[in-house]
Amino acid sequence: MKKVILASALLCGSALAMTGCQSTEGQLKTGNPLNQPVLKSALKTTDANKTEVGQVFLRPVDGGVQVYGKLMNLTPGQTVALHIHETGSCDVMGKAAGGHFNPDKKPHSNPDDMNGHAGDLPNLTANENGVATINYVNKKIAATEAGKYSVNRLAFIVHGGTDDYTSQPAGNAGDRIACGIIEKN
Ligand SMILES: [Cu+2]
Ligand SMILES: [Zn+2]
Repeated sequence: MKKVILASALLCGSALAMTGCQSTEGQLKTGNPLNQPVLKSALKTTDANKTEVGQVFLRPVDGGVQVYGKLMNLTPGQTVALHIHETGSCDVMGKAAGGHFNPDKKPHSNPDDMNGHAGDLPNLTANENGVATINYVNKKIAATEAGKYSVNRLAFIVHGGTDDYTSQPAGNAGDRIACGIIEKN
């Protein structure tokens, strides 16, 4: 629990605009299970250095799952794609993570398209310090331990390029530069 509060406080301190941040700490202290991040992922570069580049958390909210956190060490101004991939492995420069999480056999699309991959997420743009934040409610996944839409034990992949939200099967987003397995918080 202590770890959760620390991590949330860090995130909120660095990205004040994120919804839920103001009240997160208090709710965690009162133990409201709906507001706790139930899943998390530490992302590292896929090269041999395995440099940590950020953390992403997931928690159930009204209408979906809030995916929030930040990535560091990007090139300032760089726009990168982030997805949830179907296999919880970061081996072989991230290739072992397979394709986008797609439990309903839909085409790749923009993340708000309910007829697209469940694992699709918005592109992120790094600020002047090379930091990019994500705060997005995904309506097609579940922050549960198991089940058809659960993303537990799947993987986040950061690509070196931008998702065009159109090209099949993965938005032509480029190399897999960072990866993190999603696990219980
Ligand atoms: Cu991807
Ligand atoms: Zn996709």
